[in-house]
Amino acid sequence: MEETSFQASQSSFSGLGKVTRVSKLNTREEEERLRNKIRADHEKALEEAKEKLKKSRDEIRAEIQTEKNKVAQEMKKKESKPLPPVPVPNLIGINSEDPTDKDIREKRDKIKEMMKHAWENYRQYGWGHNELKPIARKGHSTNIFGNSQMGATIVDALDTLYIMGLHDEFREGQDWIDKNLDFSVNSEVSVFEVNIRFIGGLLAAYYLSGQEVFKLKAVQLAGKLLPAFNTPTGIPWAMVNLKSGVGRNWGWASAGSSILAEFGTLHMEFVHLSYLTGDPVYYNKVMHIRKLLQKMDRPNGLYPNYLNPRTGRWGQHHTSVGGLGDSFYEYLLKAWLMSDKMDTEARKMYDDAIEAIERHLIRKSNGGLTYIGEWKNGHLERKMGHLTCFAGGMFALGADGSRDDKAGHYLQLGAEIAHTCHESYDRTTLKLGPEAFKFDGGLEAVAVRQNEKYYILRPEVIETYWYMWRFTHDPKYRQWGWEAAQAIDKYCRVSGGFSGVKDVYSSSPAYDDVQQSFFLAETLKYLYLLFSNDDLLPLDNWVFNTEAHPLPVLHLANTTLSGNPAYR
Ligand code: DMJ
Repeated sequence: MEETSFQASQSSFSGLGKVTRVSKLNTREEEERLRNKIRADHEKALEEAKEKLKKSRDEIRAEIQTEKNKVAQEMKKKESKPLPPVPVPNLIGINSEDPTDKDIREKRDKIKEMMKHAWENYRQYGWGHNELKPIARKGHSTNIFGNSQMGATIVDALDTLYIMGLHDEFREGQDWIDKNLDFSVNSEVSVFEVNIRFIGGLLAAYYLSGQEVFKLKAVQLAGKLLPAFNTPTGIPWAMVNLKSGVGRNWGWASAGSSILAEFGTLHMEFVHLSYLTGDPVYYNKVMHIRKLLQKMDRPNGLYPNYLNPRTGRWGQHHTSVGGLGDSFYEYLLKAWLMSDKMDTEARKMYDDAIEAIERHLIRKSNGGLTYIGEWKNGHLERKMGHLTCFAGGMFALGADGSRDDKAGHYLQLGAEIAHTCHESYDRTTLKLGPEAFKFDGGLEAVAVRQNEKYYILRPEVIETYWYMWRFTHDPKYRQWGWEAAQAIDKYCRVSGGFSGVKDVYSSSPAYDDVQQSFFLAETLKYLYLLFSNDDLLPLDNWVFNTEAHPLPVLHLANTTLSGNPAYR
């Protein structure tokens, strides 16, 4: 097979190349040459400064302003330059017939109506803000978006609107993005969240609609995230200031560490960015992370959640398939799927990781429920998070192609996790799942601590129902999904949108007054797909990022990046 540029850039990968080159300059002549250059530059700068001092303050101010305008104009020109054309991947299943079964059609219509309710209230009360406070009826934001107002809900919701056929709403969103979405803001944002919600959302909207504006905005934004990778190891900071490019980590993270589920959840979007721009910079960044992880020792074969970007050492030995770890495993599997199963290195890393997880973290309760616990310094905590429930879908998705042909085993494991997570919903008053639930001291699949009893419109359980439905067509998954949809409509719907609830065991729970952007991106999308035909976004052609944004499989063996003029 002909070697593609994609493969070529893989083999020539070396994140430390520059350092090696610099060290070769250490000859005497080179040093002398550099010294002379520094001296000359210095003298020139002094001359210029003297000249400047002869001018009045106003003249200097005017000059600075002219210079600033020039730079701003150049940046604008560069940003809106059209990107090189690339072969469009095979986009199958963007549209699909309505389900023939009347009952299923009506259920799907109900989900669409819920989406309209969420969107219209956001548009009326929170437009342009990141999220909505549906009770206070005003905009909302959290620290993951810094102090920015980047319309997170608009970007996150676009592809859901598109597949639901809500084209007027989609165009409103597109118009806002075109005119208002600006990333030159002095705001410190989460690299991971911006990647999965904004870059993922924009890329999916681009592939579905073909509108160039989404691709351009995704690339502009990606450029703003790149400074986060300027660390001694190339493991990115958790946060970056979009204007200054200064990065840092969360204060709460163990020993100044970056988080596995954050730096390990960039691969899908970054490979697409390289594909679309012809610029390998994004691809090289994520491959560097992968190579570094491959070289590291893993306690018991498990990946700890914390890694220090300065030293390249693990922080605390905590391993989780829920928060802090989750989507790292998901992206290993999806990197393989997204590459049309060519990226076997990713598949191997996934298989190794999952085997260790099964050995150390997955157990059966006395009542026969399979659960995934958390590994904390050599001890298994018998607690599972709502976030961990996505793993049922992941196991099912990874069944085909599993090592030693254990497809049946992994599909069964997916079904068991789906069942456990359904129990966590069914054992509550509201029939909505708590944030975390225990398997300890006679208690099974129920939350114990008050601060773990909330439900914030999360998607993971419904996500797993949808994957299980696609792979088994067992009607119970549609039934469970419908139960969850009804419970959300009954207990989370308010006249100003949808809100999370603080206690799923209380019959009159308090609202948290937040309509999360992932409710529109994920929860409602997975529900809609659960009541759609399988030929809408078929899993052989699309891979969903961790925020449920569908990205097409890149059949690199056929289309090849070398088809892209920028790669030749
Ligand atoms: C989403 O933003 C993503 O699914 C992420 O991977 C973790 N969970 C939230 C929603 O619960």
